[in-house]
Amino acid sequence: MERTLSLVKPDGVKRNLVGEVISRFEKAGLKVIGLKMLRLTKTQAEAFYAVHKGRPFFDELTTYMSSGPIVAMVLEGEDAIAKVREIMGATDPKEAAPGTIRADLGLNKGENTVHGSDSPENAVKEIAFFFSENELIEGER
Ligand code: D4T
Repeated sequence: MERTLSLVKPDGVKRNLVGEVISRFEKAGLKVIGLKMLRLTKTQAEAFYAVHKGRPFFDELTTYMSSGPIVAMVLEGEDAIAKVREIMGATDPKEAAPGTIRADLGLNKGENTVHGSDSPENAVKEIAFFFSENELIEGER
């Protein structure tokens, strides 16, 4: 069992794609064990994307990620990290495989609808960024 953090980015929330994104994860067998809507401040977005500090797109990315509400969720399942990355598709919707969220719904490299953790280490950090342990509901339901 593995956990990962996924975000529906501002373009996805704005275009009413929250349910569509969650539905694709659920249909792949992943369980939502934490869910919330929030709006990041610019400073919070800079902290979340700190690994990209210094890259040319950093300011645009963090301005965009703080431009409107997002939905944060923790997904659990076997190979959850890789599964979510596969369902999301490549960063650039033009390069994403057909049938992936970004190919079907993404607008461009920045407004690409979803985020998903890219490693077990980052998943732990990113889950902790948005959720406390008592906000994650596991087991019988
Ligand atoms: P995230 O982190 O959102 O799941 O996306 P990826 O893992 O697929 O992509 P990434 O870490 O390389 O980039 C993080 C974030 O920055 C945006 N971005 C990226 C951008 O606006 N312009 C760019 O040129 C790149 C490379 C999109 C995702």
